[in-house]
Formats: sequence, C-alpha cells, structure tokens
Amino acid sequence: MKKSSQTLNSEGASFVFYVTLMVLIMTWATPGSVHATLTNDFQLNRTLVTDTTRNGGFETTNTSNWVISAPTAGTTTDTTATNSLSPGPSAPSEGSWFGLTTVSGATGVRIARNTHRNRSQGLTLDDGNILRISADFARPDTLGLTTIHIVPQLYNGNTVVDTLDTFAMNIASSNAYEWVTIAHDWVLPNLTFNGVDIRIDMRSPGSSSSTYTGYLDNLVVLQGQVIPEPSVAALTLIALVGWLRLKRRRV
Ligand SMILES: [Ca+2]
Repeated sequence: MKKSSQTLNSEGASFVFYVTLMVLIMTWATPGSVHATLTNDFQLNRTLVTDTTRNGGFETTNTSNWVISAPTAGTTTDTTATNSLSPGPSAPSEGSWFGLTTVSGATGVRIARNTHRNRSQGLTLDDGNILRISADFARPDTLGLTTIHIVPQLYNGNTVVDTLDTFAMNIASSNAYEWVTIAHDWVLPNLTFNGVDIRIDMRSPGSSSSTYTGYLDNLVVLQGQVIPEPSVAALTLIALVGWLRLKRRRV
C-alpha cells in the first residue's frame, strides 16, 4: 500500500514535470501566438514598411500604394468607400499626413497592400519567421469606424498559400481623436511563400446609412526572428533534469 502510494506520487510528480516541460517548450517555440502580445526578444531581419519606407506614414501624399476594396467575405460590398489623405481634423500620429477612410452604411472598408496585384509593390518574405505589424488608428467621437481587423495573407507567386489569424481590436468612443497603436506578431508557418498581402479592415458599428470615418497612420511592417530568452532556456533545462531523475528513480 505504501509502495503503491509512493509510485503514484512519483508518477504524479513526473507528470507535473512533463507538463511543465511541454508548456515551457511550447511557450518558447511560439512566443508570438498570443494576440496583442509582441515577442520580447525580436531580432529585426527586414524592414518592409515604415513611415518613410513604402509610404507607411502617407507623407508622400500618394495613396497609389494602397488599394481599397470590399470588406471581408460575408458582408455587403460597399461601393461608397473612399480613401484619401488629410492633415486634419485630428493631428497625425506622425509627420503631417494620415490616411482618412470613410464608408456609408453598416459594412466597412478595407485597405490593402496587394503583392499579387502589383508585384512592383510587393512585400517580399524570405528572411525570418516573425511578421510584426503595427499601426496607429483613431476615430471621431461619433460615426467612427470602431473595429480594426488586420489579416496577413501569404502568397507564393499569385497563389494564396495561407491566411494568418485575424488580429481584431475595438477603438472605443471614449478615445475619440486619440491615436491608438495596435501591434501584433505572427509566427510564419513552415510553408513556401515569397510575399504578403496586408489587409486592414476598418468596420462601422451599426446599420445606419450614415457615413463613418476612420484614421490610419504610421503603418510599420517588419520581419525578424525569435531570440530565446536565457531564463526560459534555464527553466526548461531544470524541468528536463528533474523529469529524467524521477524517471530513473522509477526504473
Ligand atoms: Ca503620417
């Protein structure tokens, strides 16, 4: 009876160590999988878009880099959506200009950078396993586009090979005219791809036929790789040693 209890305790402890080990390994391997969390140790490999690179800050006053199209599938296409630039009424988050988007009705508006439509503007992906996107958004106190969706879509040539998880966030009316920075890391899958299409949806909140407005500025797209934290590596090693010692004791 006593021996059985010891065996059970040993197996229980071994199981705890095993679970701890697995959790640590998973946390280490996929640090960017949690929404709204940026990878702590991020080594920059490639700059794809910044305020001065590919007009991510709209300071060239040229919107031709950006394509406006229908919102996501399942919602009604709104042909009234417009995309323009404005120095006001709210001050830009950086520089002198920002993207001003409007749409009538209950749908929304999509701003996209299409690699498959125009290869000369393509964002090439082939160096690093983390895709980092950040952007600043704002809205008026009323009739503002309230929901932001960011969806990276991976291409190999002109073929879509993967659509990454949607990052979604609301901009509350209490933040009227205040710029909010939204940032997220995506772990790129082990697939063959060479380009990415950054889709940014700004959606209206209701069914009114009123015109809704949203602001976008300071879009930054980076590619990099994870640098494992020494502390996590040390914890993983401790868990592994403990688990092996218990396993040896049971034999
Ligand atoms: Ca700007």
